[in-house]
Amino acid sequence: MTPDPGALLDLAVDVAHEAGRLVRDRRDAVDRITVSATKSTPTDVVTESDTAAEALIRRRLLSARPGDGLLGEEGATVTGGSGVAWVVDPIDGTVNYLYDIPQYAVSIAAQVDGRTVAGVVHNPASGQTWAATRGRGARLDGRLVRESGCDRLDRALVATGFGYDSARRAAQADVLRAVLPRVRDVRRLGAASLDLCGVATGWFDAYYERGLAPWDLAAGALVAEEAGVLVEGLGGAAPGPEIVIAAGPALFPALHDLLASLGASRDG
Ligand code: LIP
Repeated sequence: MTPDPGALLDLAVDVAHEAGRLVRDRRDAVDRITVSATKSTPTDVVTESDTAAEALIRRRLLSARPGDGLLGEEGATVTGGSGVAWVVDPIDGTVNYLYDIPQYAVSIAAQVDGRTVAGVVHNPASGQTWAATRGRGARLDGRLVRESGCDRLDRALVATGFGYDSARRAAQADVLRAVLPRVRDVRRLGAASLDLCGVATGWFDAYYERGLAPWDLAAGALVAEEAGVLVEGLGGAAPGPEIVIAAGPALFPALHDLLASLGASRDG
């Protein structure tokens, strides 16, 4: 039986809020969060909160829906048989969390046969929650949101982000150097899921980034799409680790063509 996206979203929101309470309480309890491990580079950090939150999310989701699959940033991988798979980033924006910068999110997406049908992005620091099911719009704290409608690159406020690898960062800086004089301004806030929700909400006119993982992207991309944002790679490709470009339809072509001309989907 095809699961109801609304029921999947209700579960995801409930679990994201519970994980958000865990993450926030741990952050508030200490002056300094300790790094428990690093991944791709010494600056790609994991905290015990990341691990604890992913364990809570896995436990809650799979006890509610035992046959589902799950893919988590911190290593939770479950092959399910129900056709529903969860894509989880327990703390997106971990460096912000480490530094107590209130720009991090619990991101949970439900996919049916590989397509995201429900997603929640919850910022435990601000309490804000973006939620969407496919075809039913995107909401911030229950209020419908819509992309800005910006149609001029030189008036666009553009969010972006950078990887952890220094060679990739150098290439991304070269792209940024060319983009910066062509747009209104740039913002780098450190959490892809919140950047995508920011475009959905009209806080940014566009976002691009190379190197995102599925868990950074899944829920935020659905929120953005349901707010009228195009979320794609280059040349009509699906968004993914090569590059994610997110903008309303009036702005997307100009940003896409600029990034394509700069080779933004390659490392130099
Ligand atoms: C983060 C992304 C962000 C990127 C950061 C980092 P993490 O994910 O959400 O867009 O610019 O470098 O990768 O590592 O905090 O889950």
